[in-house]
Amino acid sequence: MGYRIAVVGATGNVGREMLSILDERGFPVDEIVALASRKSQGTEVSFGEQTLKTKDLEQFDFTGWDIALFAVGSEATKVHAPRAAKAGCIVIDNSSLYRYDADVPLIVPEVNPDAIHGYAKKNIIANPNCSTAQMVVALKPLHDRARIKRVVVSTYQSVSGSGKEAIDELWDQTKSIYNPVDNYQAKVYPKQIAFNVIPHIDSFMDSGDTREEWKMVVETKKIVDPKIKVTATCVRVPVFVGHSESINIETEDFLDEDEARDILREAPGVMVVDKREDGGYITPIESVGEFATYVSRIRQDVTIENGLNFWCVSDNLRKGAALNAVQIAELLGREVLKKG
Ligand code: 11C
Repeated sequence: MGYRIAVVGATGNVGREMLSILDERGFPVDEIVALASRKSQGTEVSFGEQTLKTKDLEQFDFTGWDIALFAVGSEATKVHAPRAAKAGCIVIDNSSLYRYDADVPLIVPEVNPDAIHGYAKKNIIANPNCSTAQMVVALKPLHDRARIKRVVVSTYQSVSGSGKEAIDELWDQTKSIYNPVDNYQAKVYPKQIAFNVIPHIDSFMDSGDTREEWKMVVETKKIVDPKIKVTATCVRVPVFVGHSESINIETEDFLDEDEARDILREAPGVMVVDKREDGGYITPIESVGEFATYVSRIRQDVTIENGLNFWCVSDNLRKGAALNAVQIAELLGREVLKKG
């Protein structure tokens, strides 16, 4: 016996990845429905060998459905996630709407799987921001060994994090630079993204941080340890898929770079590629379509007593969104629903 699964936002980048990962990982599905806004109703999406026609989210009754994977914006989530949860369907939500709610667990299965049991207060589980998800998978095993006091992270985030329009913007803008007659008008980013980098993701806050930077701080605290201090600078780069992060950690106990490498090699969800030679590291394009979070360039930070630097890369549509959501569904199946 398997599950009745709804994928909400099935025509978007993340929704399509959710369908593909459910199939790739052989999630025990008895029935699956693809939901989207009315304007996308009837759009065809793939689930393995099957083609699903999307149905109208507004009209959909979630009664009798086990799990809904939500990948729509906060406005639609605000209306439909509580409706699904009330109908007895457990919501796994990829938006930021519920992440900071004390009654909603925020889960990365490799890091805080026990938090799953907190789902019942609202029947909702939150999926973290993509830049947080990949970072905490690497931080957790190092924290368990040496207690991380402080993290300094700079991100290099791909345009797919801003959705399909941003992918088109990078493509069209790049072409228009070679062929100026195209007269391309940017719609998504406030500055040119082709052949450029933009130190601005999400909106500005009074502190001068952006909301993307703030998310990395508060989500790491909620998922790993409230005592960890995090400071982040988030940057958009002209890469289609795959977020990269340069991470510096300061630990309470000394952690040698070789031991850190060994710990990360054993850590769930992490793949270490760290040869000190040309090309002996992972770049975002190599992470596309993969499940792993890659760690490279592990080395001592000799400017402080207990410090390490490393490079972390992952497919932001997968570990950063769809894969993590499906892993939460798997965890829910194993620990709570026990049907599969
Ligand atoms: C980006 N991290 O790359 C964002 C996308 O809170 O789920 C995901 C935003 C979020 O732009």
